[in-house]
Amino acid sequence: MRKRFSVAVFFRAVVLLSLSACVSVPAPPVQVPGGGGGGNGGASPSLPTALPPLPAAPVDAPGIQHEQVPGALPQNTSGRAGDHDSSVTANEKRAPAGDSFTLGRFERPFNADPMDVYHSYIDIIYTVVYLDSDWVYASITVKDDGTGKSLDGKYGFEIDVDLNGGGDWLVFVSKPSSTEWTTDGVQVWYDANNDVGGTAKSQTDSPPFRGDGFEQKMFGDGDGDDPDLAFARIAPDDPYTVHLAVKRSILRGNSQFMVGMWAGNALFDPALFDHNDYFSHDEAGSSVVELEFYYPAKAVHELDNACRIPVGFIPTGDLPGMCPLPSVSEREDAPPASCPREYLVCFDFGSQTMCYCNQPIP
Ligand SMILES: [Ca+2]
Ligand SMILES: [Ca+2]
Ligand SMILES: [Ca+2]
Ligand SMILES: [Ca+2]
Repeated sequence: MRKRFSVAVFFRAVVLLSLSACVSVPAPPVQVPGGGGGGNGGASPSLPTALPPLPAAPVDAPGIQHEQVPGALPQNTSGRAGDHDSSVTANEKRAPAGDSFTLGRFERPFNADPMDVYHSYIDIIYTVVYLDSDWVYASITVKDDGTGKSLDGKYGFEIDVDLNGGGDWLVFVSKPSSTEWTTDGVQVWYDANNDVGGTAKSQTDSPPFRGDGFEQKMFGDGDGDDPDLAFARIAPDDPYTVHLAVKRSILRGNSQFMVGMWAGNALFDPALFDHNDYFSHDEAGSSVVELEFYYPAKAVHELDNACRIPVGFIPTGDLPGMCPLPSVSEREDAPPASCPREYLVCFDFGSQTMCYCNQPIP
């Protein structure tokens, strides 16, 4: 377990301490017992042995002191999943592939109809899950299109703890700006009534189903029962990668779960999950021109996700929302060198790795 203060938080604490030292607190008046003399024959007045208690600290103290902060990402990954690079077809106002509304897969880093603005900063290219004894880490790399755009979207991940295809937890950060771990802009939400995904988990419900999504906010900007529940940062070595970390304690002892990454703007909203239940396909549209009756993207836009990575178990069959399992002939133990990163999918199980190239057939 690594305990340290983040530098930013440390300096904030120092500033607050300095400020509080500068604010003069009126000293309690020293009461002289038997004031007025006379009662003790003129002996020197004795000071009270105990000072009055200090006023209680304000409840909404602005400086949050963190006890436990994530450190470096673990050496070993628990799983990796690439995602489609929409920049390659952005000029044609369409996604190359990877968008399937009925299966809950989105590839829409574009504005709504007419899809003439491509947002590289929410186009997921590569995702990685890590695990150590204290934290679940997620790493999300978005497209670097060479324009130097900052990470102005929301970035996060769902955890499906009971492996039924419906997310149970949602962890995300809005507009990360620091390469130090911070709770600024970080939120954690929980689906307490288990209605994310509706009846047909991961798939479109019929008839349509509008639940309340992730309805319990468990954490926001360091505010919650545990002020150290979740952190985020921009990767120190890559301005287009976001790191998130949430405490493993939220898994309540579960060692098998699935993680799916998301990036987006306004549509990345805890109340809208799952989007393919909340919206109809007609309302949502589609980003792939092959679906001519639904193209272009409409109500559901500026949103991207990657397939879910199984963590802690070797899947024996396709689970809802999970990255498709490779056929035996597709499997390689090591990542195939010829595979572009946006198509690489690897499941890592301790010493065993199963990789394949999820490249669409042209
Ligand atoms: Ca996608
Ligand atoms: Ca993408
Ligand atoms: Ca559903
Ligand atoms: Ca719910």
